[in-house]
Formats: sequence, C-alpha cells, structure tokens
Amino acid sequence: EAKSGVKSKPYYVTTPIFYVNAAPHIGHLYTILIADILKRWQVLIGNGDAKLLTGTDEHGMKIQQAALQNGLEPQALCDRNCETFKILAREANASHDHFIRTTDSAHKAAVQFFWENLNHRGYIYEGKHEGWYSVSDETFYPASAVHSTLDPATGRKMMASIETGKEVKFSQETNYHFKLSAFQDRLLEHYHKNPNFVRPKVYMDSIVQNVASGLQDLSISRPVDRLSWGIPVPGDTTQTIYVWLDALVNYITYAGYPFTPGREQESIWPADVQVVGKDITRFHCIYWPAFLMALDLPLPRTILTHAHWTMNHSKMSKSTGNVVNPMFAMARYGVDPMRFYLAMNGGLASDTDYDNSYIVRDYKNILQGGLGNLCSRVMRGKGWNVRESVARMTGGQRSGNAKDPSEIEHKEFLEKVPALVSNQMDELNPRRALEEVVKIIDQTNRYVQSTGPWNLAKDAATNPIAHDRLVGVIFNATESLRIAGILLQPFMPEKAKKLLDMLGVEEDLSKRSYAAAKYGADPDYGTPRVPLGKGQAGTLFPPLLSEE
Ligand code: ME8
Repeated sequence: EAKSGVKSKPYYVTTPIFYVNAAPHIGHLYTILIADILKRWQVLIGNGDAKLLTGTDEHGMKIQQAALQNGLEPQALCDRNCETFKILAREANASHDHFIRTTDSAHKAAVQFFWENLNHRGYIYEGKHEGWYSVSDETFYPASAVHSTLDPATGRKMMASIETGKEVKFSQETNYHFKLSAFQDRLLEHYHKNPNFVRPKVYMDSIVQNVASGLQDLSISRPVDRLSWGIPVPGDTTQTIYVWLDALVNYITYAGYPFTPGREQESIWPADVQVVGKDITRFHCIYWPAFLMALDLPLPRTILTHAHWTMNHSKMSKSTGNVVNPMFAMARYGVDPMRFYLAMNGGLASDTDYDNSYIVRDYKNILQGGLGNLCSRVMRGKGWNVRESVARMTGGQRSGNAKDPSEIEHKEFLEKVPALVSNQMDELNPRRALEEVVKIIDQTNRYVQSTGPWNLAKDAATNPIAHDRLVGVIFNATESLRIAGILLQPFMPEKAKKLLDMLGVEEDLSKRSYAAAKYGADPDYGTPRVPLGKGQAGTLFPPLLSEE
C-alpha cells in the first residue's frame, strides 16, 4: 500500500521472450530463475499480487529460416518449440502468471495499435535503408560495426558483427523508419535522472556512452518478400513489422495495452524489473524506452541485466551449439539444487563458466554438508531433537536468566540476517542475498560444533546450568533452520517447503513470510509435518542420482 492510502499497482517482473528457433539452454533457465526469485521475494515480503511474465518470441527472419530448414510451416515450428519453453518454465518451478506468445492474436492487435500510434504521432517515415543485417541477432549493423572474418565453424570468409561475431549480409531496401535520433536528449536526461534505470551500473554506463555518441534512426519494417513471417504493417501489405518492435510490445500486451484512456493507472504497467541478458541491452535500454516515450507511456523502472553463462569460456548459445540442456541438468541434479547452483554462481556483471563438478561441489558442501547436516543434527541428534526442543521451548522450563555469551551472540546474528537479505534483494542482487542465507547455515554449524549440545545433554538432567545452555543451543539451532527455511523459499521453493515441514512450521502465510523470519516470531512450531529419519522421504538432500 502506498503511503497516500492509494493502492499501489502490483509488482511486475518480466523475462525476455525467447526465440523459438531452437531448444532452450541453461542461459534461458538462468534468466527465468532470476526473474522468478525476484517475484517470489515480493510474495514473501507480502506483495502477494506480484506478477511474472515470460514467453516466446515467434516472428522474424530467424524463425522463418528455421521453419524452412525444418521443412515446417512457421506456425507449426512455433507451436512445437514454444512447448519446450513452457515445459522449461514449469519444470524449473517458475511462478509465472502468464506465458505470452507473440503469435497470440491479442498481441498482434496490440503491436498494430502501437504502430498506428507511432505513425499518427509522426515518428514513422518511409525511406531507403542499407546496412548489414544479422539474422541471428535480428538487427542491422552500420558498416563501422562489421568486419571481414572467417567463420569459426567452416573457415569460410564472411562478414560478421564485431560485437557478436554473427554473420551479416548487406541489404538495400525501402522500409519504414522510427525517428530514434529524436530521442537522444530525452533518453540521456532519463538516464541522468534515473541512474538505476539499468543495473548493474557497468551496463548503465555503457548505454549512456552509446547514446551520447549519437543515435541513428531505426529500421522498423522489412519488405514482405524478405520477411513474411511477422505482423503486417497497418495499411501497407508490402511490409512486415520488425521483430524487435513486435517483441518488445509483449511486456505491455500482458499489462492490457491498448490501455483504456484515463484508466492507465489500473494497469500493472510499468514493469518494476525487466530481467535481460547483456546481449540485448541496446533493445531494452535504448529502443524500448524511446518507443514508450514516443507514445507518452511510462518507462519500466529498472532493466536488470545479467552476464552470460559460458562453456569453455565462450558464450553458451543456441546458434553456436555449445549448450547445456537445462532439462537434463534438472533431471540429473534436481530442480532446487540447479536453482541453487545457478543463483549462487551466476553473475550480473561478469560471466560464469558452467561446470558440472561445481554443481556437485555446491550440493555436497553447502546443501548436504551444510544445511542437510544441520538438519540432522537438530532433528535427529541423540539426546536432543526437535520434539524435545520444542517441548522445552514452550514448556517454560528455562530456569534463571543467565545466558551463555555464545547464545546471545548467535541470537544477535540471527536478528540481523533478514534485513541483510532484504537489502540485497532491494539491490536486485539475488546471489548476494542467497550468500547471506548460506551464512546462517555456516555460522550455525560452527555454533553447534563449538557449544557441543551432545555433551550438555549428558549433564542436563543433573546440572541446571548445562540444562539451560542446552535449551538455549537447541532453540537457537532450530531458529536458525526456521529462519533459513523461510528465506530460502524464493530460491529453492520445494526444499525450503520440506525443511519448514520437517520443522513443523505451520503452512500458513503468516508463519512462512518474511515477517515470520524474525527471531522468536513463531512460538508454535516443532511438530514435524513430514516423517523425519533415514531414507529419501526423511532426508532433505539425498545422495545425487549420479553418485548412486
Ligand atoms: O534475444 N547466459 O531471445 P533469445 C545467460 N527474442 N543468459 C542467456 C544466455 C547465456 N549464455 N544465452 C541466452 C532474444 N540467455 C529475443 C528477446 S525480448 C523482447 C526479445 C538469455 O532466445 C538472456 O536473458 O536469444 C538473453 O538475453 C536471452 O536469453 C536471449 O534469448
């Protein structure tokens, strides 16, 4: 709720919509995951109406050519491959509220309306265009951005984009242009006033530099004899709308564009965060805001840009073919361990090399060895277990006030964690946020190790001080797990649920939300909701399939 008492619009997160020319890879999973974590975090902190949009980008030369190569009608190729992205989102446990396809009729109508308005406002003109087109990148490059090189796959001489290495072909045609150059000053002003428009800062800086060096008008249609698979230009059947203009509009199609005049406020637009890979910042941070400015529509609040997953230090990419199938990876390591690995290792500012051995390393060290181990210590330890601990906690059996300094220290540590995690999420840095949660596990294992509750348990019956200290350690250790479990929900929804079930935390929003991650906030937990013990069902992190 906004301070004014006016209900604020729902939080809105988007992913890029993915080309359906080939199957998804780890990079796509990563983008979806980051966006999903951001959305789930909002739900955790009480914004239950937060929305997440993902989907597929189905028009353009790239899809037209892929269909041809596959001997399929473009629509049939889209229908088939769109399904693999839907499955990916579902299998990854993404909490998207909608899956958009640019071939949806509502979207086509939105794009045509968008076009007509740009045209009506005088931002579109017809002109000759020549330049180097990359089908793979779906963009024209000026002569200064291409060079002659050898195709790394075949050794053949070709012209390619200097930036992406993708082949370009010269083309000369008549098409429609958008007056992008007219927006240079307004864009720069917007960046200046909103230094967090693009995050992290490195990307903002390079966008500013790019725009400051001058903007050329943008070709926004192609002759239909070159590109037929797309949305027709309203009023001109000889031209097809450029795929990037078409694609970007998806973000407002879902938000209800064309907006009813006077009721724009009721829409979820503008997006709070648009997650993109660093390969498509130009489209999202320059073209997209310029299009929106042209129509006096609000701009997205933040474009959160992430770096790439690489394989042998070169960008994982569908067209290069050095990809990891995310479905196989999730089947092999489990959905949540993959979510954990990607969130913990993926970079916003710098690239990460994908490595199976690191997935296993994180699983063994942090999940099994850290969190799993702490669980079994707390819940199955001889002489101290969760049932007993809760009986003690609630039974008011504590005598005296003397608390052990290590107990006070641990309590103070736990009291600080939620805000640290929350700060990192406010900074849109899920990796740092997750690191803060992992610290709970490390710190608590050390704390349990050093206080030695198994020894205290031996003396507890006869020695009131040992008894007091034991109760304190048990309480702190279970609280550590409960707080970690709550905060882990956006990252590993299934494992976190299981952990909270094991601890006997009620499955009620008020017991599992951010507010409940406060030390001592839940006096009622402790009766496990699932069986504890050895074997798959009772174990949070069983041995990996690949090791069995
Ligand atoms: O660009 N590492 O679609 P696309 C991390 N349809 N993320 C990666 C990645 C990698 N190696 N490779 C791809 C398009 N991605 C357009 C978008 S939006 C209006 C239109 C992720 O299928 C990353 O998010 O090529 C990147 O921006 C996106 O997939 C590109 O997906």
